[in-house]
Amino acid sequence: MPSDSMIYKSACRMCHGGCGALIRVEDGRIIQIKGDPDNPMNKGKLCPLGSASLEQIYNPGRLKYPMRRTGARGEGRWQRISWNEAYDEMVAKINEATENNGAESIWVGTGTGRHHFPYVSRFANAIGTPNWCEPGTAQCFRPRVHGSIITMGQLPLCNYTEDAKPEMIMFWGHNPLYSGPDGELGFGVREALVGKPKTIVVDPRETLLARKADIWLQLRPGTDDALALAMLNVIIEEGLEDREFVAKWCHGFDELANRVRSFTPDWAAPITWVSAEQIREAARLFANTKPSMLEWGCAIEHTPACFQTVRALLCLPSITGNIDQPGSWSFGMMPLPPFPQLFDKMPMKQQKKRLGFDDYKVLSGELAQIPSAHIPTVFKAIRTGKPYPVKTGFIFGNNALSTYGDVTSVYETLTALDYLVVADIYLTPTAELADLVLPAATWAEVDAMPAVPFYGQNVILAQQKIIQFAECVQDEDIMTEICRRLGTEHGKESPREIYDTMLRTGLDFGWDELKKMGYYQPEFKWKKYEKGGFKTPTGKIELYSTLLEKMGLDPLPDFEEPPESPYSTPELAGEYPYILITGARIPMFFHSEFRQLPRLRKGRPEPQCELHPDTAAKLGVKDGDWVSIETKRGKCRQKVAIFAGIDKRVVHVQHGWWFPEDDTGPDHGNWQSNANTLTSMDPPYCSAMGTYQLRALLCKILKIKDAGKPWRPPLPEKYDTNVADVQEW
Ligand SMILES: Nc1nc2c(c(=O)[nH]1)N[C@H]1C(S)=C(S)[C@@H](COP(=O)(O)OP(=O)(O)OC[C@H]3O[C@@H](n4cnc5c(=O)[nH]c(N)nc54)[C@H](O)[C@@H]3O)O[C@H]1N2
Ligand SMILES: Nc1nc2c(c(=O)[nH]1)N[C@H]1C(S)=C(S)[C@@H](COP(=O)(O)OP(=O)(O)OC[C@H]3O[C@@H](n4cnc5c(=O)[nH]c(N)nc54)[C@H](O)[C@@H]3O)O[C@H]1N2
Ligand code: SF4
Ligand SMILES: [Mo]
Repeated sequence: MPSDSMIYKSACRMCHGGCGALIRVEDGRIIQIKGDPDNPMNKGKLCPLGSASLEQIYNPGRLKYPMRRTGARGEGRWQRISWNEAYDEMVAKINEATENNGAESIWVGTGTGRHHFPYVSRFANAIGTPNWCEPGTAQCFRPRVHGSIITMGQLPLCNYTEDAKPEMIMFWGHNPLYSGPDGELGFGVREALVGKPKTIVVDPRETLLARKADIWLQLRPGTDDALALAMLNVIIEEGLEDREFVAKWCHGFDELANRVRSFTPDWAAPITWVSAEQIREAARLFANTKPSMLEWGCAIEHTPACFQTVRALLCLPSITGNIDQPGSWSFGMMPLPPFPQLFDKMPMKQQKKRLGFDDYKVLSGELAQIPSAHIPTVFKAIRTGKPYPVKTGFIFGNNALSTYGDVTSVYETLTALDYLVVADIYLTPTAELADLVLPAATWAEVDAMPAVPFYGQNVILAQQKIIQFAECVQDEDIMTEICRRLGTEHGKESPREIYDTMLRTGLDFGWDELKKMGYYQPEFKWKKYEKGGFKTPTGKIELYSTLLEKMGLDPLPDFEEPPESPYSTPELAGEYPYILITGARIPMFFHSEFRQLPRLRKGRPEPQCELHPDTAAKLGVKDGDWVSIETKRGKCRQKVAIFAGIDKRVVHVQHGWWFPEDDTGPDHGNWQSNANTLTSMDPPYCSAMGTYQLRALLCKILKIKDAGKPWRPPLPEKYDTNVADVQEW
């Protein structure tokens, strides 16, 4: 480890992206972090999160050593133990669980795509459990990945690193100016916008992008499928498709045309709240302006219509020929072999025990690309022991009590476990429920190989371990050490050995060379499908999906009314008249993270919910007043931010709020302003992905006099032992 004065090239991972970063170290301490001007993705820039890295890395509130619970679960009493004791305990618990109930009784969870993400499924496979999951497997990004692979063999991306710029960008449920990565980083979008492409924005809120757009479609939340189908209808009925591309490279155009024939703009207008004329205009502008990119976001993946919406959206660039051409959607170069996640090492008999295997085939089944367990089914098994007991949990970096749907049921789930390990950077409300807490390394203490964008690998970076902080350990090394001590057949190589093998297999250099280079960018090529076609059964883009047909799922995109809405549940809407959306990203936080960092927290000290001025007037509230937002599942309180750019019938609530500074109890204010007290993990789920509902739900808003006393759902008593006087407001 370096202790001299030096600058190291690495990759920022304050979010799940991977921007080139320069780290200046003096006497073993990082004194400055800057964007790497040489990096083609971020070109020297860092977003507000990246710029706050030092406050995270040297935060006094970090976990510093392993700790074992001493009091009742969730009581907040801990004892420091050594790593050796921690490993011995975990190994004993895994052996015990496997002997008593089979390895499938162990649940392994992680959070959104951090460096150790692929390692978590690898670890689960190595210890023999098919039950691993992540909040994003069904709710974010993976539906786009799986839908794309099924439709066109690979995830399409917006590549801004090449000279070719788009003439049109359609932003659909995605606000990359705030949210940055998923695909390419937000910096590239900003650069492309300088060229003044035409823009269409599909968003229920008037974001900055919406305000500047040529067309802003302010749709009713959760009706993206109807809007996309109606746009397909216009393009096909008016013959605006790229006939040559469709004839040569698309499978099932006629079937798609038949399917969307009845989905006219007049049909869609009352469903989506967007006028038929605006739908027509948008469809025409999109089809007639080339090349174009579709920037799609996770807003389409937070309802049970998730997979069909993804499928409908995939058809738009496909039938207009905006695929892998300069300035259009493109495929990544993918120079590396697949990460060894070890799915091939688990016998099919064991894989079939994966909870969700039969019901959610695209998420969990035999044809899933990266099969993961269905979260609500796993959680139900933990609570009820059915269809089989799941009693032991490992969480590597996920704040489940904040970010999963319906956190009251998540609380019941976590407290029903016999044994829970949580590895995190902080003692989060979730970590407080563990039996064993492990101190994880931050991004500057980790050797990792982000290849961005995900599923594109157009730039491969060396993220480097620069310092050691207290006794913190990189998650990958924790998992590897457990496997070594367990003596598993697989999963015992160090992460560095794996990166080296992957690089040498796909390219002609290894990990040490990549560290010296900082990053590697393969030469980019367009129209890769011309050599060998698309990686689908027909070799074409499957508008009509032969794989879905084989799985017994609808091979063509369709419409599904949100399960909770003024139209599907009018009675409920009588009591809960507003449509709730949650979690639109803000630049200063990453989900439930960074409320501890002063330079980010000062930009947004308190949780805010957006109300239209008329709604606020009706409720008799003004900017900065506290309101209680309530659904049939729970309630939370946030401060009013009056916003004319939202429909009067819609309310937006921020997600991820807890209060690390709140030491009145080990829940750290987790129940006060938590958007996921409102959301749902109940059926119906998306039939392909098992997606549950984080948005497009029904709520009511009540004025409250002041912040009042914290509300907590009726939780088992032991959780409240440290907190006096807990009452309803
Ligand atoms: N209501 C609502 N809920 C949502 C969303 C929404 O829009 N609305 N969005 C959903 C989406 S898209 C996603 S992806 C999920 C995200 O859900 P999560 O991944 O749970 O989100 P985070 O709050 O970022 O939690 C990550 C945790 O890991 C810790 N951590 C960070 N880096 C590391 C590391 O390297 N190692 C370890 N061990 N720990 C680390 C952090 O301190 C934090 O506690 O949330 C979902 N939840
Ligand atoms: N700063 C920051 N950056 C992040 C994150 C973070 O927490 N903070 N999280 C990361 C993660 S895990 C993800 S998945 C991405 C997500 O980032 P994005 O994909 O950009 O998603 P959001 O910001 O949740 O929502 C984008 C827009 O969708 C709109 N929207 C809400 N409901 C609907 C709907 O029903 N239909 C349509 N069409 N639009 C709707 C919202 O108003 C919002 O403006 O961001 C990543 N980047
Ligand atoms: S976008 Fe993500 S990786 Fe890039 S600077 Fe911001 S936090 Fe770091
Ligand atoms: Mo996400």
